[in-house]
Amino acid sequence: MSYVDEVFDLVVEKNPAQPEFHQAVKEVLESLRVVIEANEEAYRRDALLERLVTPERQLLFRVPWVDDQGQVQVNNAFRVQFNSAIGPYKGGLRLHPSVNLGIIKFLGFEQIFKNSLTGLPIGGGKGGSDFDPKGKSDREVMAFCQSFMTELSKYIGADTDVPAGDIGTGAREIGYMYGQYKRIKGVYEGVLTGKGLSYGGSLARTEATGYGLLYLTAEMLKCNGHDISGKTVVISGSGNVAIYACQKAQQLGAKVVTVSDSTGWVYDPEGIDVALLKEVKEVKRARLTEYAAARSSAEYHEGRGVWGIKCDVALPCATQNELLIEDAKALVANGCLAVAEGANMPTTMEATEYLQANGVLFAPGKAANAGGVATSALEMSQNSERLSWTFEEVDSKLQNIMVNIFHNLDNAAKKYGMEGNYVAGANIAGFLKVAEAMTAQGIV
Ligand code: NDP
Ligand code: 2IT
Repeated sequence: MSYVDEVFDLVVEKNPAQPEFHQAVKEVLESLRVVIEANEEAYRRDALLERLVTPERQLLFRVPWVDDQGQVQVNNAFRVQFNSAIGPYKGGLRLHPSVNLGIIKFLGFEQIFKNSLTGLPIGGGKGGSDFDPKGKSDREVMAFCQSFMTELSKYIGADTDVPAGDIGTGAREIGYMYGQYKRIKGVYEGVLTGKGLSYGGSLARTEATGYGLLYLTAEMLKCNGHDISGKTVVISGSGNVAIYACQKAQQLGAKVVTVSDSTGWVYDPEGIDVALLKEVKEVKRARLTEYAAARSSAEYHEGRGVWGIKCDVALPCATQNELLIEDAKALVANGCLAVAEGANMPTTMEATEYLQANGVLFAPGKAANAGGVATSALEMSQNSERLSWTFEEVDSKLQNIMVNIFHNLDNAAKKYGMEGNYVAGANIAGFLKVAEAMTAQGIV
């Protein structure tokens, strides 16, 4: 059996009931096959792949907190410190009722390669909890965040592990967590990114994932003879990534006609009103029905459906496995040119393969959404030098990073005989740097 197949079987055997983790590992290992086969003897001897798929450390803990009725609630929480070969562990914290160890491991594994692709010195990690911030009062969210950080603070630090936001963790949650860290440790350091501007945050971090997604998408289109300007775009999600993807797409001259949340979606043929969307989602924390109620051109539909709308570019920006094979078929039938993943692993493997086989340009999340973590690394740099850069400075660095990422994957795909396969290109380019660093550092 090939080394790749052996290691995949081992992952399934040793990590039962973690389908998202298996899926993420399978996608990476499949596209590394040619690279692994060329170096099989050395990689096998060093158990390089076994080390790569096994987290360096996994923390599981309980988070007790008191709700507004005086009732004690208990949540499960996780921090997976996956790989520190190229820098301190870096990756977000997801707060969503669906969170379990397998989901955090899939996200942490993806993060290793994504962070490598940014070209910046950050290792891979991820964390979170099955706590649901939705419908909770600010006091309840603070109580959870403080209890969560009381335990997590033992294991993180500006030079060891630097968490950030993800689904359900935005500016409010990061603020409460930062305050508790500082109170417990007595140090004012860049232990979290995505911080508020008044206490060490970076300009453009809020916008970075969505903006970066568009910078990479525009470059991918350009290199394939298309222009983002004038294109019709469908977006799923209506959170941090979706909102700023929408804003940058419009700034680049495209028209975004959909957004969604976990209960429904909006079709707005005149183009999404970003100011209204921000008011509904960032200020009121309300449902998309409020967006539709305030805008006469918008239709609201229950359930899912954005991929059925005719578009040139599709940007899944909500969650994993939200773009399925039937959605891929609908996109192809409607003449979609490009899909770029704002979310982590939003497209199933079957759907990805169908899109690629039908000539749709496909940018995988670990490249396309890397602008968020890249700008987090820029926030770390600013914290280290105790300076703040201007919006323009951060944004232009972000733009360069995204354009470079695209060319790195394009070149890696060409070098290994898979021209245009940006999934393979991203996995190979991300892997090679980590593998080299792991090899150089010996058996640790
Ligand atoms: P937010 O919490 O800000 O928004 C998430 C959005 O996705 C909401 O509209 C939410 O709807 C929807 N959503 C979440 N879970 C589900 C679900 N199970 N089914 C349907 N819809 C769902 O998160 P972000 O925008 O930060 O994250 C979105 C994606 O982007 C995630 O995959 C995340 O890992 C990824 N990402 C985020 C980065 C960042 O910097 N924030 C960086 C790189 C990737 P509802 O409100 O109804 O739950
Ligand atoms: O998935 C991701 O890259 C993030 N949620 C951002 C991580 C970070 O450290 O900024």
